[in-house]
Amino acid sequence: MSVVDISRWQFGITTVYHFILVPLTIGLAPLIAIMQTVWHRTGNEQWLRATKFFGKIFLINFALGVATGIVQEFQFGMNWSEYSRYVADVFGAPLALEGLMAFFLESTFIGLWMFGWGRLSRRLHLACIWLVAIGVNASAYFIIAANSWMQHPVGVEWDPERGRPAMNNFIAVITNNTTLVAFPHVIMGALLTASTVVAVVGLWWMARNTYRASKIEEAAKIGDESIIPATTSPSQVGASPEKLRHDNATLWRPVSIFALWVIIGSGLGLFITGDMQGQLMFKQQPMKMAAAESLCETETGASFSVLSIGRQNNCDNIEHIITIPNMLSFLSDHSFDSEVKGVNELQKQYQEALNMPGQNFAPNLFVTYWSFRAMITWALGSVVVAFGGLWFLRKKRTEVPRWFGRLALWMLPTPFLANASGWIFTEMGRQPWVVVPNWADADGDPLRIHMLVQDGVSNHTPPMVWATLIGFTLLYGALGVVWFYLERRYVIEGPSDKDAAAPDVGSDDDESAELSFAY
Ligand code: HDD
Ligand code: HEB
Ligand code: HEB
Repeated sequence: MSVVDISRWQFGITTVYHFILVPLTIGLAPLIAIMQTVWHRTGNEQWLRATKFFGKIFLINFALGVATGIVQEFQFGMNWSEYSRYVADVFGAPLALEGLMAFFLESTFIGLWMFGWGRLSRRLHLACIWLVAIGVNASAYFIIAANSWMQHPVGVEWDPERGRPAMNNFIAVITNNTTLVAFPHVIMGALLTASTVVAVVGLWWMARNTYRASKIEEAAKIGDESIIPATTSPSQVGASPEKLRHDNATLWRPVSIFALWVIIGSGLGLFITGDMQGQLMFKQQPMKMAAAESLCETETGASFSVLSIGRQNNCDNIEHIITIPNMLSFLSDHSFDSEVKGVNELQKQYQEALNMPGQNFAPNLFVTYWSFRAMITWALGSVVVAFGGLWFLRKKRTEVPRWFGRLALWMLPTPFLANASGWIFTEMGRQPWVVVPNWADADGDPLRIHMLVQDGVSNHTPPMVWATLIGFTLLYGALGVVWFYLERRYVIEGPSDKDAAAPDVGSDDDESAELSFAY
């Protein structure tokens, strides 16, 4: 493999990894802040238990999110130094703001929240988690702004002296319309991820408690204790069936219902923002649109393809098998019979406009076509959880059958896969560009600003990049295992009954130290 390809793999692998953790951090922070607010307002201690339980899951995720994030930054300078030089002017400001947000808001207030139980006043402590939630979302905005600039460069002019774009309008960079639609789409995706995790954990716990309660009762009837399943979870050990049902009714059911409605809300949000992104992409990156459909020839009233076969990543042998007539035109600009340009025509048009004969401007059609469909299909996992959950919990019901608890658990990876697919689509559909020429705004000379991926790479030898690729992949693999087993352990252990006790301000006893982070 060439240095470009190895560097691409390296960026792809590490950043997809980072984005397994990121959406859970971004989505879980506000959900926990809401849980704590409910406790604060109502004094209902079950919400305090939920806050602490999901807080633990959040802290582990955050720690590994930071660890995987730090490596991301190194790559710009290490593997993509030409690209970094090119975008330096533009990325400097938003990424500096990201760092400030991340370090000041997130890190400071997360520390205060973690160790502040019983030490800060309740209001101040609640404010900390809200500031964490705002901080992670704000830092997401700036990093998305940087990414959007690569998809649709604005606010710059060509600087012939330095041979790179110079930023002439910071406001234009951070209000890029690509950012304005990508940001809410990403946040909705993060909320979908976090709410699915909360709902799945809640429903699985309800199923577990339901099953255990019925087994204890059955055991009493037949006088055989051995049928009671073993458990080490503190809230189950020694608990009577009444206590288990009480937990279901007062803790898990309200928490699950809250999360299930967030799934529905964020799902709708994804739909609306995804549609807006599609229309913008049609104007700004028509080639990505054509690739997403593997549409080779320009069509009016183009249909949306659901299934097609035979693609070997070229236009010769693609066959669309199942299609929805006129749907692609509709997705592009909400009219059923508009023209959608195909790969072949765009290819010719780009070669002429940029005076680059011989350059292939089509991304990998197979990957773009299927990653787009995967993004949407994986969302069905959360839909199953949402509708199933609301069905089983309807009208004050507090029992969840064991099979549904397990099914819900199987749906847990789906929102993560949807997010990864969305990014793979966005980033691989951008190829061969690392900075896409601005096709949408024709004033000035916007086409002057662009960079091919192959021109952005550092001047390394393949063995060098191989070494870091292998090193990072092993490191991330190990971090992934740590993340999975820690999270799994705390989910199975569940919330302890002790967590329902609100720590007193100013008490410096061991109890509050333990509550802070002796997990
Ligand atoms: Fe990230 C942590 C750098 C993509 C959202 N990231 C994090 C850290 C660094 C980076 C250095 C640790 C520092 C800190 O949190 O204080 N991130 C990057 C780079 C990216 C990138 C160079 C480009 C590929 N990150 C990225 C995206 C988003 C985030 C696209 C949001 C949409 N990053 C975050 C976060 C993190 C974080 C929510 C994630 C997990 C965490 O904090 O705990 O702020
Ligand atoms: Fe990115 C690349 C994903 C974010 C920048 N990415 C890449 C890849 C992938 C990705 C898969 C590969 C592709 C190819 O090559 O084909 N991303 C991703 C994800 C995310 C991201 C998942 C979330 C985290 N990015 C991002 C951001 C930025 C970026 C934010 C900026 C700032 N990318 C980038 C670069 C690169 C990439 C520079 C390299 C070059 C190429 O294109 O490749
Ligand atoms: Fe998504 C991306 C659409 C769903 C996640 N998306 C994207 C895009 C589009 C879309 C068009 C691209 C843009 C560019 O590149 O420019 N979606 C859509 C639609 C739908 C969706 C239509 C249906 C509803 N998504 C979804 C889901 C998820 C997602 C479900 C998860 C959860 N996406 C995503 C991501 C991304 C995307 C992460 C990347 C970033 C951005 O935004 O760009």
